Amino acid sequence: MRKTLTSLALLVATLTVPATIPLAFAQSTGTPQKVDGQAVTKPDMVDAEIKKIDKDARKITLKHGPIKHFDMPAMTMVFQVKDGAMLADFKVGDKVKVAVEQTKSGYLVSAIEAAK
Ligand SMILES: [Cu+2]
Repeated sequence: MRKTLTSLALLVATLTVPATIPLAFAQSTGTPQKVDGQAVTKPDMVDAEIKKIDKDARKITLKHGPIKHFDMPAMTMVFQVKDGAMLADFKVGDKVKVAVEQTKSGYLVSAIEAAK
């Protein structure tokens, strides 16, 4: 019994150490992202091409590549956009990378950047 407790304590000590590493990494890369304790890692960026932009309705039509975390194949579909201002620097035909989140009301683009 004593031995079990000791290894448990060791395990806890081991598990608590790596938790500080992603925070340090996020700071050193300097990428603007919220570190709210929930989503420390950046979501996978998905390749896409802009087909249509509707800033007022905060919607964007994207021809996107496969989205692994939603098990979604490549297709053209409409996404909601978190903030219409995100689309200010983009136009139809642009190749982009987007972060997609699933919300109660559908799929949401939470980040967008020009593809390099
Ligand atoms: Cu899709």
